[in-house]
Amino acid sequence: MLTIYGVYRSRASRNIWLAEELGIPFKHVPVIQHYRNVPAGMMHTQSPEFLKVNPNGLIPSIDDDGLVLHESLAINLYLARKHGKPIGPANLSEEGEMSMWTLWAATGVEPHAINILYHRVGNPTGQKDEKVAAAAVSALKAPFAVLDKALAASGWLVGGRFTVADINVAEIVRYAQAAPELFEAAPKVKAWLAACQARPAFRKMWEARDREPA
Ligand SMILES: N[C@@H](CCC(=O)N[C@@H](CS)C(=O)NCC(=O)O)C(=O)O
Repeated sequence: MLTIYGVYRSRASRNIWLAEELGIPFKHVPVIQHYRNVPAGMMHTQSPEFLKVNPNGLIPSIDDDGLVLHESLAINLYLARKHGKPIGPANLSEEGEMSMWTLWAATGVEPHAINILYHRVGNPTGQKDEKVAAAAVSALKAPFAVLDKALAASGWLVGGRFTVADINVAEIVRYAQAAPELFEAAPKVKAWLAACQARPAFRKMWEARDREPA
């Protein structure tokens, strides 16, 4: 049995979306970030009980029949590889491409996209710095152009079909959605993200996320 640790309002969303796409049953343990409003009795990222699962004190983690993994994107690559095509790789070449896109997004997109999210949406009033957001938008113009070109052939990143690569990259690109100027300049990225987020598995995850207290 697969257990996913982490509230929906965290990078656990990536793993929950993937599990829904794969149609695999899972147990959800809602561990919350320790710096948020932690409801009485709820496990958080610094709870001794959770630190036994992930000594890094970060969500998400999974326990898949005794195999404990951390790092949301590595978890998705593992689960996709385990369950195979169509969401996972059909062969070693596809596996290489899925890892490539995942690491591309994690290293080249996520740090900037997070700044857009925090400085245009997430941070409390007074702690939003539009200069930081604008610098992030500027840094993402080139990666968005690369992504736009890659999507031109089939509308998906690997194998001409929706895969774990799309989930991993879409979940990172989502953080930049408060910068519509990036998407206007990259229409294929805009259409691809809309298609990813229209999938029933994403909607199911997102609706559950919306029901969680902010
Ligand atoms: N690279 C990690 C990042 C994990 C991470 O930063 N998780 C955040 C929530 S999305 C967290 O647990 N924050 C709690 C804290 O910083 O104490 C991953 O992708 O899983």
